[in-house]
Amino acid sequence: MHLLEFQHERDALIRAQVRTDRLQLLFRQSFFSVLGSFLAALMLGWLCWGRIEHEAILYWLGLLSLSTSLRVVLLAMYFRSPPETRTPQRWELKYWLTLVLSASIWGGGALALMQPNVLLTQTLVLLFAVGMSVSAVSCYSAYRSMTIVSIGLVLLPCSLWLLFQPAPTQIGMGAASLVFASFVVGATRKLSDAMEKAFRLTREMEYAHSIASHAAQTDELTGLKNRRAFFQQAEQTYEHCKRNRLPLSVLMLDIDHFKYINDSYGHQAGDQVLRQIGAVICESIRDIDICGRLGGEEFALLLTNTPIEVAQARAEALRQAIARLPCEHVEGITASFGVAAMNAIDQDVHMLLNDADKALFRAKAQGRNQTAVA
Ligand code: GH3
Ligand code: MG
Ligand code: MG
Repeated sequence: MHLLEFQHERDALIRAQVRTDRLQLLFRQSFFSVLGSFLAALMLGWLCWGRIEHEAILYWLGLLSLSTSLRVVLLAMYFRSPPETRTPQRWELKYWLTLVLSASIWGGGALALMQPNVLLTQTLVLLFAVGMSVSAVSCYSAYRSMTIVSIGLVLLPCSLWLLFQPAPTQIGMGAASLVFASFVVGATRKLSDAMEKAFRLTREMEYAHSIASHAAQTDELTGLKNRRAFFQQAEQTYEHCKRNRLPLSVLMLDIDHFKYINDSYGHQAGDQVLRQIGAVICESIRDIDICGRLGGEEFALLLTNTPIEVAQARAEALRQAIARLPCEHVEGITASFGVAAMNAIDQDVHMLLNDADKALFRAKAQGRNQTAVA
């Protein structure tokens, strides 16, 4: 049940990401469709200029300029909005509205240009409408429904009109463009399925990669960083502090007589103690600190921009919090601490940890449940 819920949650997340990816692609491809449809109308108007009333052409181009401007404004708003607000819920409907408006004007205008019964003009108009349909396939490849609606609005009015004309040539042209449209609509299904699959696979791979890399860096028992991840980040922080002359301190802690806890209460009780101490450490750290389980019952905290006196105070606070920790069955849990600060002789973070380890050894030798400073 738990696994099922997890899978449902993951699938829902991936579905939402794929929908956002499709929206992004739609907007990225839109520059060509917006400009292309207006340029095609301009060219068609120019070609028909001598054959049709100028007023009709100008009226059509005027309306198209308005709808094109609307779409340009929408694109500009989208690309200037913060990326986290570019969600399908916010943008899909707006896009649909501007698309339907401009495709209707285009298709309606094309129908109007058919009116004087001149075959050459009709052929020209149909040719342009077919061209628009082909470009819709690539421009709206992420949204099959948009491709179909824009083909329907641009191509259908003039094709259907031709179908009801008396001349066989006109009927033939209308029928041919309808057959063509049905082929194109069929092809868009394969294209959009392939697109969807590519987006989904990419997102699934990203998801699997993030889980794998999180698992490779995390200590399973406590949820803290594991040794490798701790040293990876600690090295960077060490270099950063050294370069910028910032104080850097480290705390190392080791649970006292942990072997005795394991032997007396069992390994599982020992694991539970480790989890609880991991949680106490987690609560005590700031965002800029790095902490990890170095192995067994040994933990380390690297405190950025922290002088040794502050580090010592934090070690003491943590030591007392651990000593107060109520653990089931197990009583009197304590830990010993070694504290060290970066100095001029240290070459790297390992030497710093080494200093803290020596101090920790002293804390153990002096009777445990205490903090020693290097
Ligand atoms: P000291 O006070 O000197 O540190 O004594 P100690 O007993 O804590 O130290 P020692 O190094 O002798 O024992 C550490 C024990 O921690 C031995 C090992 O079995 C146990 N241990 C290491 N990893 C785990 C773990 O993941 N779970 C549990 N339950 N025990 C572990
Ligand atoms: Mg120990
Ligand atoms: Mg130990």
